[in-house]
Amino acid sequence: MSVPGARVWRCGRFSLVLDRCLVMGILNVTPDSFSDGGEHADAVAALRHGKGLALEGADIVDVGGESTRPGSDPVSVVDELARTVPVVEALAHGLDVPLSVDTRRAEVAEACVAAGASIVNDVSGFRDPAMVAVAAACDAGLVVMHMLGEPKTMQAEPRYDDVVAEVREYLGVQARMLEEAGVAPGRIAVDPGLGFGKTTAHNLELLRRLDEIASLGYPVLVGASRKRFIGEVTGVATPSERVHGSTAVALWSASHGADVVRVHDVSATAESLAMLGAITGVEGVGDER
Ligand code: HH2
Repeated sequence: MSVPGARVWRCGRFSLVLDRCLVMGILNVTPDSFSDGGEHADAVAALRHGKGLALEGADIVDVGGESTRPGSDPVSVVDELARTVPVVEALAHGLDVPLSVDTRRAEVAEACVAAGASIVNDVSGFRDPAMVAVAAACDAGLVVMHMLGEPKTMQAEPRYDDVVAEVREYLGVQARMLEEAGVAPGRIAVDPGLGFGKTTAHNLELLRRLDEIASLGYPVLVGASRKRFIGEVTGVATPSERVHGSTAVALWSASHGADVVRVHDVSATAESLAMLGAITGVEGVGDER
């Protein structure tokens, strides 16, 4: 359904209409991701899972070949390419939802866009000039995320005077830098980077004041799924069991300015968002009870 005048996020051949909160399903093709490491590491399993995410209601499938969990070591470019490109290529042929590649590496972004990815999701917020060059040379959608430092060290006592103001300022600067490099503003989305150099209190503050991030004017993506702060609040120690807390954050985010939520549990999120849409009058529903 599209609404006249609705905002649109331009992502390669896709124009994603932001008249409701979209669901980005996570497909980690890594041996070591914090909640699903190793589950989809071979190409056949990854392909099956990617198709399953789309069937469950994912509007976007995000393929990642490097875990960026706190304390993780970077993988080699060769390994990241080998993990991601065949999966993106196969999914691009088999699926009609936009594919995103979750990478900090210019070589990987470029190869995955050539293989059919329509979005480059960079957790380091396009700090690397080589990533900016790739972004400027293609027409993919871009996710600019805030991360304090590097995954290896980012959770070592992160400090801010005002986490929301500082994250907002950083995202605005990086988005403008991309525009100056030639990227059309309609391709850019921003993400506060929950858990990336943030304590539980920082994450909660960013969610509480998400409207301030949204006031930048770019589409907002929120990735909270199964993260440690949800475990801390709910007392659920096992990441894959944090679905209720994750869904609650997705609903809050969608009600406070998020245009996309990045999640592992797609059907739970999509169903919850459909209810939210029905209540707030965004989604059309029949009168069957
Ligand atoms: N979080 C993770 C990875 N990529 N991208 C965006 N835009 N926003 C996020 O919050 C985000 C992200 C970390 O989660 P996950 O992929 O599940 O874990 P891992 O990094 O261990 O693979």
